[in-house]
Amino acid sequence: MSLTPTRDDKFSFGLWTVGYNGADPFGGPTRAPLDVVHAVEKLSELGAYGLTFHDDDLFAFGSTDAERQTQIDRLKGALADTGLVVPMVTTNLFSAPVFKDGGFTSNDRDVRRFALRKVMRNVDLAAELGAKTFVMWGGREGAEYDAAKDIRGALERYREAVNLLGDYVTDKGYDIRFAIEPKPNEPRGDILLPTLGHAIAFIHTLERPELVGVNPEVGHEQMAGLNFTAGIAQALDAGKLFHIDLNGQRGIKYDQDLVFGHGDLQNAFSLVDLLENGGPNGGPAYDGPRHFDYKPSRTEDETGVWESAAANMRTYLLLKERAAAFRADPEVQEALAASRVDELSTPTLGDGESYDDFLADRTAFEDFDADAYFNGKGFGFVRLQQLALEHLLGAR
Ligand code: ASC
Ligand code: MN
Ligand code: MN
Ligand code: MN
Repeated sequence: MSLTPTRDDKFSFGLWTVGYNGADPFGGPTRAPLDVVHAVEKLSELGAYGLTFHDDDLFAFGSTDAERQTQIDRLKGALADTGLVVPMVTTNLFSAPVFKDGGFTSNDRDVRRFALRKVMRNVDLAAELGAKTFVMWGGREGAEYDAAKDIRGALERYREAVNLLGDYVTDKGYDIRFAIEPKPNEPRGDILLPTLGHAIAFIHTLERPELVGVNPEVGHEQMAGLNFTAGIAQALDAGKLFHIDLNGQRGIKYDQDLVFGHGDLQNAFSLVDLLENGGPNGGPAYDGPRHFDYKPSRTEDETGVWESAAANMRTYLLLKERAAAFRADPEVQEALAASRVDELSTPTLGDGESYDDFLADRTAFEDFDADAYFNGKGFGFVRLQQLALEHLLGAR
């Protein structure tokens, strides 16, 4: 298996990731601005296939129509020169002061109307560039104080916005689906739709639920102390994994946006194993972009930016290789069977078995000896995990 990224690997990067200038709440920029044409050229050289962006990454908030168009044309030129694509576009409804209480769910109605128009304009651009996914990260949709936000009202306004956007892409005939990106907190004290579970439940209340899925980010679920791989499995189960943001996070703290694998590495291993080997017949479970949403640490210079971009892709490919070796190891197969991992795929009731039949089966209950059942025998999960760890470490 090659560790050199190719277009077929579908690696994509946000313009705001490699373009992050190092500003944080305690200090200003440590790096010069990055031009979009240079970003596209470098990402192409490194083997990525896609670039994604917020409107404001490409043309500053408040740009004139002419300034906006110049930047769009420069991007298009770079895409044509390199063959890179734009698989996803998103809108910045969090940086400008006008969004200080959110966009779709600001208490101020005029702000909500402005936010929706900003998104619709960017949906047009997404369609023009051939993007198939439109991400909605509601970073400022939330509150610091319970009394300040009517959460049910906010959810109604969020639903109103997404329903309107669903009508818009349908009427325009755009081949675009939406992906909601959950995050529990930061920059707001609490953010609306804090986890992928909340988002999936919300999606089922929409008028066109088929048009809307999730864009879970590794670090965002982990900030809530959740198991990212398990969440992705639930998103797949719901048919809602429309896009994914890969990065690294070390525990419950501020959003670190580290390089993929530089956080919880064992969870990154199980994630890649699920994405690449968890589908039908052991094939991929997800065929969309492998999108990196990370921030090159502000300690790094531009060389470090490109090294960190390459590190994301190399780590993904290493984990893919390690996961393949794990699956191909006969001892792992034997340990999986001993742990009866596959038995969970067998329905609990028999084919055509009614609950009357079930109630009549004395072996299921009356004659079932729950006390003696395991007879001191364990499941062997620890051995299985150690085998996974040894493959991850390259020891097998
Ligand atoms: C996004 C997205 C995020 C945020 C953040 C902006 O579009 O996916 O997680 O914006 O990266 O800095
Ligand atoms: Mn993040
Ligand atoms: Mn993200
Ligand atoms: Mn991010």
